[in-house]
Amino acid sequence: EAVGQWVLMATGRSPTNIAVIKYWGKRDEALILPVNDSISVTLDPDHLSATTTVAVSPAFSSDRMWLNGKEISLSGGRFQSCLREIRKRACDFEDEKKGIKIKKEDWEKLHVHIASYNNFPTAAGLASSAAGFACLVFTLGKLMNVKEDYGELSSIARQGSGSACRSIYGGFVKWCMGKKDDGSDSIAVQLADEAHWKDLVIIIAVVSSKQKETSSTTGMRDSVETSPLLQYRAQTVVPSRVLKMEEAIKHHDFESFAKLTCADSNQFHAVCLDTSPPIFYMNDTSHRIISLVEKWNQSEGSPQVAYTFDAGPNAVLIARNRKTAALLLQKLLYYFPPQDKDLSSYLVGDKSIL
Ligand code: 2P0
Repeated sequence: EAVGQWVLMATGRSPTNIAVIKYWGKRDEALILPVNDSISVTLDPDHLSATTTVAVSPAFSSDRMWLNGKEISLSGGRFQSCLREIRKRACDFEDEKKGIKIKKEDWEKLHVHIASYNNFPTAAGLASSAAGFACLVFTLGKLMNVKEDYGELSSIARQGSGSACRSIYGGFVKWCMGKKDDGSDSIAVQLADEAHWKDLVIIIAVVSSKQKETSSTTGMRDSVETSPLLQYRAQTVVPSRVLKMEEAIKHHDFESFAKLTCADSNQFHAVCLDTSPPIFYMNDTSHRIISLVEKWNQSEGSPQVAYTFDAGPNAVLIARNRKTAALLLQKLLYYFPPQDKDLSSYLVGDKSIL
């Protein structure tokens, strides 16, 4: 770095989110426009979050990025879309004390260095592009004095990874699929903030720390091309389910929330099975966890715990309150005693990690 040259930095942190009404399938691959709305819960940032520092300096000669300390390529279309869209919206910036003045048009010429860390082991199979792209877009926006609202930022994060648009907000979030071809109305909106439903406790049971075999991007492309169930789900099932889920969240109606969450996870995995060739994300342990929860809920007469599984075998379990969460942990540890690195459980929404 040349003497007398400055560096301007910004740091941000974004948690990942867990979908309770799943996004699976794009109608536009380049813009990342989904075939249906989705709804998620953003986790609290103490667990499963990305922390990203972005910097600009006249001393930087190219855009570069490091993920968990290792340099990665920024040449991918998704990174380029996010950088381009943020730069386009950059505004004049001045720091008189430091003698830094950047005109709107100067941002195009300044290169960025990006360093991002995940506060969870990437090997745990929980690595999520959602936290990473949400954090990158939000932090770059701060650095470049972007004035757009969160909705606009969410539509930029969406172009990094679909699910990332939902991590721009805390609490309960809906990604509206939108109608327009340019994607400008495919944005996330907050349904309720993080203080809305404090009783819920989310436990993530790590069933396998192996990398998934089929990435979400290729998996959902295959499903769109081959699964008749996906079309039915997107057009007929999800629209009414989204309305019911919004009501359940609004009224803290755990029974309805749990039934919808489990049904939607199961239908998403049914779509995966309906894909040619079929995609298997869950394994025997995942299925045993579903049985445990279903039997427990039945014996109680009303749901105590909801389960949901993403593009992998790990279980995300949502307990109605702390007392239920403690019972759930007991049951999990009894039926699935941790062996080596398998099934170590994260207790999210509390300070402890088991
Ligand atoms: C979701 N998943 O709604 C669904 C449920 C996985 C299962 O969003 O291609 O990494 O980057 O848009 O966002 C994972 O897909 O895929 C995902 P891209 P993404 O959370």
